[in-house]
Amino acid sequence: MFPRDTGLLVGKVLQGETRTLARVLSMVENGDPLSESIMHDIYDPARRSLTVGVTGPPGAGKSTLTCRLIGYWRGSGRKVGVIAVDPSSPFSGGALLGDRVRMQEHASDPGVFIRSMGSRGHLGGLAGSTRDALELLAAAGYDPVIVETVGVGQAEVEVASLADITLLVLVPGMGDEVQTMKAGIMEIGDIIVLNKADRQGIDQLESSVMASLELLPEGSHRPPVVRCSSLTGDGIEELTGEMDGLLSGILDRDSLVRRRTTLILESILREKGRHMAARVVEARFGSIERAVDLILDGKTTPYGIGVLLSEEHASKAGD
Ligand SMILES: Nc1nc2c(ncn2[C@@H]2O[C@H](COP(=O)(O)OP(=O)(O)O)[C@@H](O)[C@H]2O)c(=O)[nH]1
Ligand SMILES: [Mg+2]
Repeated sequence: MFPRDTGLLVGKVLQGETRTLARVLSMVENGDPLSESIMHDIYDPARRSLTVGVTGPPGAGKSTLTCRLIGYWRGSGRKVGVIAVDPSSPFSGGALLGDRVRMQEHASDPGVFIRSMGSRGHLGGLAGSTRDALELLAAAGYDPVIVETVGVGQAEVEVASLADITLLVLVPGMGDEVQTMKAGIMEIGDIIVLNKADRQGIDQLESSVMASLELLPEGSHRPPVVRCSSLTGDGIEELTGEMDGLLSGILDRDSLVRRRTTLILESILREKGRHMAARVVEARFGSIERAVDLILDGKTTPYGIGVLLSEEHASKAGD
């Protein structure tokens, strides 16, 4: 029935074969009908790979910072994956050329895999493509996988929330913008990075960030704030130290795995039409939490549930 051997594709991705990985990423991005079954086979809730979101306004230095982070993790011999998300460019060519050039120093390193993603034909849009790409790179052995997202709008918040930890990158000169930022945007940052600390205005930026963190509701998470210059490298060590501390401390493994699985399942439910999907999941599994339990037990995957929802939808449409 399958015109292409998905088992073979899955096997090669798991072996870290980069040409197959690139091909499967395109299938996912283009909404290929086989991609759901590939994702189902590849999905591993217990994967050890960490995912790191780098988000913030255009020009904040996200790509420059990403290069620094690649260098840091390559220094300890880890294979690093990068997904650059650019919503403005469905064919992900031109707009990312600058990033490509900047990341050139890493481009010839076989331990680094860089991929830019658009939404193209993916049913779940940008968030769906990125979600699946994160899983694919992790499955191929990249650890960590960094996802760089442009801007701080709704779509970016959703993409950033898929990562295990997220760095919100801010820069001098945007003090007023910080003050008008919604609390939700400040909250997506597990760490707030004040980049371009070599520039004037860094003190004002820090003051306005601190002031807006004060406005967060009582008891909400107050992220650490770290100054750095991705250009000179100053403060990068403090940042990576802060990240390592966060990873070893706050995030215990079981809750990390559960959080990740729930987010992926919810993202797929959104893709399939939230209300109908949630009803079907409740009818079949009792609750979303129970469905997550089954996924964590290895009985199904969020993608397997997605296929179920599509079938349900098709049979409804056929009535
Ligand atoms: N002065 C200074 N410039 C920086 C710093 N980080 C990045 N830049 C510059 O800011 C510009 C935009 O950086 P880029 O990484 O492309 O930003 P992105 O759009 O957020 O990915 C480039 O010209 C960088 O060289 C920094 O820490 N200090
Ligand atoms: Mg960039």
